[in-house]
Amino acid sequence: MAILDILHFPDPRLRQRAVEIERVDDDLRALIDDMFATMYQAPGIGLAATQVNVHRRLLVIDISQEQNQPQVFINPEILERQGVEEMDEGCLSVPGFYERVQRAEQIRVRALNRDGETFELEADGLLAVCIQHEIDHLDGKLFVDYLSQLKRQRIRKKLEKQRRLGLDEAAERDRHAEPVI
Ligand code: QAP
Ligand code: CO
Repeated sequence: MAILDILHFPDPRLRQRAVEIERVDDDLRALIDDMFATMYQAPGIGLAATQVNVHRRLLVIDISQEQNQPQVFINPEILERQGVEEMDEGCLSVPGFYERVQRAEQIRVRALNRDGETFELEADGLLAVCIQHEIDHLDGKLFVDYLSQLKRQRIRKKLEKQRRLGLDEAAERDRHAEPVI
């Protein structure tokens, strides 16, 4: 299993629309395992394939405290939405920022599981929010898109600055690294 690199806002690759998955095979299951490993290590409760630069309609979720309730959604579709709910959201692609977002309170979802079988699920609370957040990723959408332009720009500028500092630190480490003989 491998830990995958996560794309960070404002990377334009996060804006790509993911395509339907035609076959659920062992290669896809290997990707699913890598996505869980990546999400658990972060740690996070949801990860869409888009965030690891794979533009296919797949997401993984585990909202349990113990990281022992993995849920896989392939080609997820929201069939019904009911009510309105507001929750603080974060995102592994927008590290360090949490903001209130309004979404449907209860949803009915259809998807394929890791064996390629269709299932339907009714979700509310955190699970419903998480599924909607992750499906947004597959459509190139981020939770910051629901915020004011001012808030979004502030977040973008701070993340761009952190990225620049991170790259500078890496360059600095390289300068001090032991020479290769
Ligand atoms: C989406 O997000 C979500 O900023 C999943 O520094 C989040 O797993 C849906 C994370 C909240 C509903 C409510 C974020 C980890 C993880 C960070 C995540 C961070 C480290 C976010
Ligand atoms: Co996210």
